[in-house]
Amino acid sequence: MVDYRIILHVDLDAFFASAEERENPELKGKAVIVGADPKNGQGRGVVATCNYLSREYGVRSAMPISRAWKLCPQGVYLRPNFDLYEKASEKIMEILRKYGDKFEQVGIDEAFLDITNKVKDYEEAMKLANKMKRGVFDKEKLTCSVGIAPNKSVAKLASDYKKPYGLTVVNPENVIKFLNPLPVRKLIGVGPKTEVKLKEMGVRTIGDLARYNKETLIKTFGKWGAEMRELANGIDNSEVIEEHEIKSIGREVTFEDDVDNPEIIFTAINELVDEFHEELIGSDIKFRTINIKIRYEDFETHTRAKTLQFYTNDKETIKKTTKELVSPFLHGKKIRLIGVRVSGLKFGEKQKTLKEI
Ligand code: TTP
Ligand code: MG
Repeated sequence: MVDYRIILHVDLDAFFASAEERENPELKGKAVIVGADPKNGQGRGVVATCNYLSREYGVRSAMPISRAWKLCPQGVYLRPNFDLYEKASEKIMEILRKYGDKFEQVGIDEAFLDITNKVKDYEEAMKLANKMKRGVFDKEKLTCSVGIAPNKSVAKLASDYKKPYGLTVVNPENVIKFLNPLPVRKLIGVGPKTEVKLKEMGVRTIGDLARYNKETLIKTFGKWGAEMRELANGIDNSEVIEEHEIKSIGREVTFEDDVDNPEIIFTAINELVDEFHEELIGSDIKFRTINIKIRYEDFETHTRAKTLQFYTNDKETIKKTTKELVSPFLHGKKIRLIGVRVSGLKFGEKQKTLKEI
């Protein structure tokens, strides 16, 4: 038994773009950009991701698609095919989970594994990680980068350190040396707003933050200030937790008396949506699919769903889409039960890490 933990963070390389390249060999050697329709440079919306070749032209995730077009007009622009990504992700997660004692998926293309009891030391951990990377590539023809460290926060930074197909090992003795020069923005939970504030305080690197006066940080950022400083000092005791994945969130209601009045039905729907929408916002969850269920007085039951192009957490979108889906069923026959739920969920930063202030 070792007296430190050995945590692995795995993150797939240019995930959506790599999945597209795998499906279509003609894309090999081309700059591939997945996102909104560029419409010859006039398109609205953003880049979801792009392959490493297009990154050489300066294209990045979340950049306006019109800007990507300017930087890389010769690129191949594709609309996202979420079915493909979700299926690939599921298969890869199944492969990965076998390598750890504890496994925690934190996004469509990343996961933590606790392998403390699987290997003797960091040397063996590195061998296991290499085997895992090859295993994923042999079976799914996609590459991932891996970070190994004594805790989750450092492991995540390590997997990002060398990409694509990288492996970065930060053993306990090297944690501080590894963290010191990294820009503070890289730290889990430090979003653009925190970054700006920290810059104003003269904090640019994780090392600057590690040494910064704790009381001042608490005064400026509250409890998160102290937590952030701990992370900067390489301290993170959070466990790798196997979570039971939530597949959908929603509500349904059975009317006391069966109804055929559309107004009553839509009011009921809006109330259901208001209720679970709070949950979505509170837990920083976005969705892509809206599902409805209708049960008539004779128990005949119908379900319908609509999948959107992008993830959202917009309440009006749920209400509007629900109305669209339900309307064809309102033709005089009395309704006993109505249900609305969202699926195709995406868990945000807040959900998977600490809170951004
Ligand atoms: P990331 O792991 O952040 O990015 P990536 O896998 O494309 O590239 P990298 O090699 O740097 O890890 O995100 C995983 C997927 O999530 C990405 O392929 C597309 C999607 N995504 C978006 O749709 N919008 C975004 O802003 C980001 C960052 C990712
Ligand atoms: Mg990735």
